[in-house]
Amino acid sequence: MKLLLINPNTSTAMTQSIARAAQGVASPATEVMAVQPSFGPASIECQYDEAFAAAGVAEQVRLAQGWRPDAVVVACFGDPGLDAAREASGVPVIGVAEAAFHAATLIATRFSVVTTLTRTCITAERLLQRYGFERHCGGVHGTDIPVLDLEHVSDETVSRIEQAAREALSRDGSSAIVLGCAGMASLCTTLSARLQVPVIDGVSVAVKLAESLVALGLRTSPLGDYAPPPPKVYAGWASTLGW
Ligand code: 2AL
Repeated sequence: MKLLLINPNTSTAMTQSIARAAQGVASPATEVMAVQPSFGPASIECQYDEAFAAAGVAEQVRLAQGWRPDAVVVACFGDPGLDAAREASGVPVIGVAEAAFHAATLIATRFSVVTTLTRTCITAERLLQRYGFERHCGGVHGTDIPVLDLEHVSDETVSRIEQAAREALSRDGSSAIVLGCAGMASLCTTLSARLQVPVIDGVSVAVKLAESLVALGLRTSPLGDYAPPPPKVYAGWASTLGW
């Protein structure tokens, strides 16, 4: 199958590290095409960044139409543009936050999220409410690690995430950790070994969920909210992106 993996920020290094994580778990029969928007923020750390990132995801779904992907993964923990991508592609589209929350509830009764800047906690909290996972989550914890520090991870960064995870497990009474940034994907194995509890990287889960849905012949429903967008003219810099 063909999997379109969209990093919604414009950091090429992060696109490459997310692609490595995805390829590490993908079946040999899955061809992964990793892309990033042609415009927008280098990292997504606030709601202003997220507004452009969502448009960037829509752009990449539109541009990849000719490649005919069987599934799409949106690899940023805010799941920017997820619903738009579902409308525009018709194939299964998996967001890494939604995927990670689903996985966590299957293997632990309560999980904690450890993320980047404290100000991004609100994004994860709103997604937990929106997806209905609020009562499974003990807490969302910021580390104040900027997203771009995860392009090339230092030992100190890993230790800070580990420390925040230990505090979260103890304070929240939780038994699994969800990594709150796609840029943390490469740390999953190390943190699992150190913490000795399940550590969930949404990128890996999203890839395996995408493969499962495709194998089952399940696609995004064309009925109702996820129907294709109605054709119309888009103006200005988005003029080639209208339906
Ligand atoms: C993210 C992420 O996954 N990618 C990005 O640029 N920002 N998430 C976050 N919590 O900062």
